Amino acid sequence: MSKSIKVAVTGAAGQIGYALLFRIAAGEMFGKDTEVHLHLLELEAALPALSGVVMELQDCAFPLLKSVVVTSDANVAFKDIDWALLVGSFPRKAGMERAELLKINGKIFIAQGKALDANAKPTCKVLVVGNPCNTNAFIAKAQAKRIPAKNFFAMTMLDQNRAVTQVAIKAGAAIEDVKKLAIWGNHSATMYPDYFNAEVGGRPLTQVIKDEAWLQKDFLEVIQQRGAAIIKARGLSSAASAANAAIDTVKNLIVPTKPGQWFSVAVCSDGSYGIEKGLMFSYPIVSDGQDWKIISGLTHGAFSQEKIALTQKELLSERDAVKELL
Ligand code: NAX
Repeated sequence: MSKSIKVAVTGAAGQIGYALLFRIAAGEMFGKDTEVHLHLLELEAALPALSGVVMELQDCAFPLLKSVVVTSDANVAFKDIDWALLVGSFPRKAGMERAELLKINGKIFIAQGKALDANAKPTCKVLVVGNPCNTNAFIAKAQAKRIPAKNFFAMTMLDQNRAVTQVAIKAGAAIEDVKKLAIWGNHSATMYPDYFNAEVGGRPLTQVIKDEAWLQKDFLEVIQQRGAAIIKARGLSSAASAANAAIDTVKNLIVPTKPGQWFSVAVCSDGSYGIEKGLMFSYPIVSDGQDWKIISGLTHGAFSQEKIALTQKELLSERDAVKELL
């Protein structure tokens, strides 16, 4: 066993944490050849609950899990880490304005960005899951100057997985036959799954699914409203599927992308496709296992251009709402 990784998970006593930690400890995120050291960060009040989760981790006797740090101090949690999975954030309460939520979370991600800057390895990679994840990542990235902007990510893989499954059901195709279906923009109701550049069974998606009304309306609505539908049905927000998407995202970044494939994750925009530089924007991405790049040269018709402009507009307004904090 030559490889070993230190990974911090924030909000570790939460729902997603509960679905995520056991899979990381089982080697599903970093591979069966990599020993795992977990650094778990929680609010002081949630530490007793977290101690129960740690007992359960111990009771699984995972051979790869070598140590667990439990703390409410971000400086301890982020000490010498290779990866940070920032899951914990302040939930939106009834009647709360989005701008208010952005500011409350802004303060959390400023503090965590500073703690990353002071403590994490300079090569550390950071995946933000806690919402509003694009803007939370934007804020943390601005604080952590020692860590390259390229190492910050926000999760849109759950949206991609939701989109892929809906297309597979509609087309009567296998999940693995649906390819290149990337999410553009913000992880919010404005995110845009670009089905025009996607494929089903090696053919353009729009040649396989000819029902344009379904693609333009029902498909987009199902994905955009999927989180709300799950809350309505379960009384709780998506957790297992979100944890699964976090595992997919890290694997997508650390394992070379298969030829003819790409995946979705929000990265620091370099201005590609006319998106403002520095915004955390979800694009189609490929990885060589170390480094990633945005797929270039895709074309967008009027419908896609309108949707991409809309999601960028939302991200710019989120950025403006937190500007004074930075
Ligand atoms: P829970 O409320 O179950 O858990 C959140 C945990 O974070 C709590 O235990 C809380 O004590 C902790 N926490 C809050 N502030 C913290 C801080 N400053 N430091 C450390 N821990 C802190 O929420 P859960 O269902 O696990 O969801 C977590 C986040 O993921 C939410 O923001 C949620 O909106 C977001 N999601 C993001 C998704 C995505 O695709 N990007 C999808 C799923 C999910 O909605």
